[in-house]
Order: sequence, then structure tokens, then C-alpha cells
Amino acid sequence: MEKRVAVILSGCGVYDGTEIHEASAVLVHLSRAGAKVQMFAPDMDQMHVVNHCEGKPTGEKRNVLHESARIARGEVTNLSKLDVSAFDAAIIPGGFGVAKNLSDWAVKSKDCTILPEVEKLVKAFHKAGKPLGMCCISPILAVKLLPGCEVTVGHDTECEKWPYAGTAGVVKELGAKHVNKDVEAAHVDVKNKLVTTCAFMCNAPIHKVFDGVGVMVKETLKLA
Ligand SMILES: *[C@@H]1O[C@H](CO)[C@@H](O)[C@H](O)[C@H]1NC(C)=O
Ligand SMILES: CC(=O)N[C@H]1CO[C@H](CO)[C@@H](O)[C@@H]1O
Repeated sequence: MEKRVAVILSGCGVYDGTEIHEASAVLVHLSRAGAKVQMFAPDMDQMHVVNHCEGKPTGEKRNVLHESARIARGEVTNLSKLDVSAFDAAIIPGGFGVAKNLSDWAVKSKDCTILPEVEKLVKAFHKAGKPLGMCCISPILAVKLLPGCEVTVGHDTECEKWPYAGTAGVVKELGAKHVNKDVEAAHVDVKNKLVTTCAFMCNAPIHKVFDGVGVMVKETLKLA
């Protein structure tokens, strides 16, 4: 039977929303696996609108749902309508939208809070024994919400290849287990049905990010 997967978006663009290539990779791999996909995003203002040429906020206001509709080619549903019983799994691509809109990680790091709607949904999928797939920075949602879970955000030692390795240290401080994985691999926390891959936390060629997201999608569907 085809697996029904909810994909949760947080805007459109790496510095203020969902990372576009990660979202696209998730959608391609889900499509190839024959999954039935519905995309969701919260109806709220973004924390920032960033000029991606300069990497600086512009002061404009944009709505997370409207921006996510760019990735979804218009087919995106209000996150408040996500009914967990209608899905077999949920996947949350990365990008700063996760750290700025789905949570305030970008400002508060380990003391961040999660958007209540997202908190409720992640906990509901987990409680129902339905798998969650996450990549890049989105595993921090699981780290905050599922005590003692296992995730990867790549490697834990900073170097040119792993510019954001410090995140792994924060993951450990929060009591989760961090597992070093290369960009083309995913970590499966079987007990929590949680599948994570580092994606653009690694300074890697884009096809390797695409392949790693593919492993995350495949392993998530296997648990569904
Ligand atoms: C999305 O859902 C929220 C909560 O029910 C509601 O306040 C908001 O108006 C909805 N947005 C749209 C575009 O329907
Ligand atoms: C505009 C804005 O800052 N929106 C929200 C982004 O997400 C954080 C975390 O939930 C909220 O606190 C912000 O209000």
C-alpha cells in the first residue's frame, strides 16, 4: 500500500525558510518510492526575510505558508489542518526556517522553544509509532522534544568540511545521543523511529546531499 507522508515546510530559502534543495530532494525521493505526499506549513509571519545575495535581513514581512507555497507549487496546507491519523510518516527538511520559525533555535540555541503546533505534531507522530524523518538542522526539534533520542547532524569536530560541527556538541548537552555520519548516510534511531541525515550541515557537493536525503527518505518509509 502506498505510504502517506506529511512534509512540513517553514518558508522558502536557506537563510529564512526551508532549504529548497533539501525539500526538493525529499519530494523526488518520496515520489520515486511511490509515496503519497501532502505539504504543510504554519500560517504566520517569518522571523526574517533575508536577501540571499547579501545574507542580510531586509525588514520585509512575509508569511511562512505563502513562502512555502513556492516550493509546493501552490499545493500547501495550513499546518493546523494536519491530522496525524491520516499519515504514516512525517518529514521535516532543514533550512533556517526550522531555527527561526518552527523554533527560536537561531536566537536561543539549546534554550529554544518549539512552535506549539510543531511540538504537538512531532509528539503525536512519535506517540503513534509513526516515523519522523529530519535533515540538516531540523533534528534539533527531535532533540528538544524526544528526550534521549539519537540523531546525526554530521560530524562533531569542526573543519572545512564540517563548519557547523558545534551543533553536535549542543545536541549532546541536551541529553541526546549524537552519531557521526557522513553526508551520504542517515542515522536510524529504531526505538524512536527517527531518521536523520546532515544534508547541508556538511560542506559537500549537492549530489551527495541529495543522496543522503534519499537514504533518510528510504529508511523513514521502511519504518512506516
Ligand atoms: C490556519 O489555521 C489557523 C489556526 O486554526 C488560523 O488561525 C488561520 O487563519 C488559518 N489560515 C488560513 C490561511 O486558513
Ligand atoms: C515573526 C516571528 O518571529 N515568527 C516566529 C518564528 O518562530 C518563533 C519560534 O516559534 C516564534 O517565536 C516567532 O514568533
